[in-house]
Amino acid sequence: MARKKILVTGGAGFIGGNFVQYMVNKYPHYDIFNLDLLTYAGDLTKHREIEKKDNYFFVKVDIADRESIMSLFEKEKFDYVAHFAAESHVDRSITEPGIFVQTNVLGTQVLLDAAKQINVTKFVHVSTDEVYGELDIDPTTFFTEETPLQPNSPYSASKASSDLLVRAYHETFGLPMNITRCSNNYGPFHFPEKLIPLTISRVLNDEKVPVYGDGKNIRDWLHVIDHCAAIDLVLHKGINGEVYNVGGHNERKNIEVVKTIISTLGKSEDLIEFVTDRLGHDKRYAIDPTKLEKLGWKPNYTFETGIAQTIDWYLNNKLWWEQIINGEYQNYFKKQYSLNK
Ligand code: NAD
Ligand code: TDX
Repeated sequence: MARKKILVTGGAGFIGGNFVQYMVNKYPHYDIFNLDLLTYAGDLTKHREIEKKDNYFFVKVDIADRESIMSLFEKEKFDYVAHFAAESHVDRSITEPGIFVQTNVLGTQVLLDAAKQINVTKFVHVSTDEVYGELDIDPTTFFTEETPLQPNSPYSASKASSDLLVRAYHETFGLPMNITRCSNNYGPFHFPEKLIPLTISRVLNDEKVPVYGDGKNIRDWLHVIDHCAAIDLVLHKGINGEVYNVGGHNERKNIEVVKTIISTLGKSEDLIEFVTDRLGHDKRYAIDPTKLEKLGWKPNYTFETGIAQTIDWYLNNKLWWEQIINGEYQNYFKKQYSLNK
């Protein structure tokens, strides 16, 4: 079988990193290129086990660096692009929106030009359910692929903008593409600024856990490996030009998630501290994944099995997250939260 070249952008981050490992191990006959700028969210220590494999390659580039991206695509002639690279944290988009437009919008447009220039077989754009805005607390409503885009944060607005550019390159230039819109991920190598790893790491250190507002906002959680399997399926079998929602019907209130972690770790709920709400905090997300299920996808984890696996992983991989929370992260944390401990 002919070797395929797959470019994974953002492969040093949380989901892209899991996807790189998944693909390197599953497809020894594919060459997997991890392209990443190594921002605060990217690290290569997670790839020690695959680094020596001869189907893994790394290149450090900014996706918005047009000259470097164009010449890399000309040189390598990738068959597929799985585009994960992004600024991904909603709170950071509220304090510093500019970098979200630079990376998520301009960076995506540079990649689209490069993919078009070499006629890639498929460009998979990894987007998010947040582009649809928010739902009411009504358990019978879900985001479908037809739900209008109504992003509320600078992060989700930048992702929706990139989705529209991908669509336009398909309509105007015939670029073969799919857009995926996944719900909240969790699992190994999740950067501890996000709710689940932040809670696990702080509870393990007996530190207060900041819960925004009343803790009743709802997120729909999916284990990262189930997301990786969805991207793999869409890359190979997705119908050209289609959008696919990804989610496993695991809706939980934030406070329920935090309490589950605290009780699994045998700690006290006194660690919970309700803090000032996030600006523009979306009330509820919930995905209808029917279209993707019809393509052949179903998740392997329930929230219960996934959260147990994830907590175990953080217990067994303290070195990874401690090196993060002991670094520049401390300044971020102090600025973002005004907790005493
Ligand atoms: P992350 O922040 O953990 O990782 C992002 C990666 O992109 C990092 O390795 C970073 O170094 C890299 N990067 C940032 N700017 C770059 C640039 N200019 N050039 C090259 N690389 C750059 O993010 P994540 O949580 O893994 O999310 C990955 C993708 O999945 C994003 O596009 C995000 O919108 C989407 N997504 C995330 C979730 C979630 O719950 N985390 C859910 C749905 C969709
Ligand atoms: O300290 C916190 N306290 C808190 O109550 C943090 C960091 C979050 N929260 C709340 C806000 C949200 O309702 O928890 C929920 C989850 O927050 P995040 O982990 O920041 O995720 P969210 O804002 O939902 O966005 C995530 O899912 C969709 C990813 O970060 C995005 O990249 C993805 O597109």
